[in-house]
Amino acid sequence: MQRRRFLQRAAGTATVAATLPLSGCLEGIAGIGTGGNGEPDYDVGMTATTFRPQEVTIAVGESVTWRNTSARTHTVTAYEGAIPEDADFFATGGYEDEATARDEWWSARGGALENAEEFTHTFEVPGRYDYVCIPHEQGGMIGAVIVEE
Ligand SMILES: [Cu+2]
Repeated sequence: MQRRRFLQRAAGTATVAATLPLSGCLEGIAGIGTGGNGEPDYDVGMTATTFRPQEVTIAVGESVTWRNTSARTHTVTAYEGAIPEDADFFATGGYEDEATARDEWWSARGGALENAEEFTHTFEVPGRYDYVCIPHEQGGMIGAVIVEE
């Protein structure tokens, strides 16, 4: 009887010891998809219903890269009435205006940005640009790019 109890305790100890530190493995995974310096090589990621971060600030002439880091399909579509007057409209799918982007999404899922896909736009005019994910607009999936002189 004494010996059996001892073995049970020893087994319990072994289970605890099997919980190895995972930090080394996690660092290796985090290294995927980065520029090699540990920083992500995109500016705005996405969850199921949000852009992250929701707002980014850049300088004129710089680009923003969005990456769909979620499993759901999204769009990045500028609010035509909420970008600087002289600025170019931008949208996944390359549409020339917001109405077309919306029509294409609802008719054929046009402009879809699938998991792991990226979209980049260069901002040449200073100001604030509000944009939306068309399928998740009702859920508040909107973001902003602030372009400073
Ligand atoms: Cu979305």
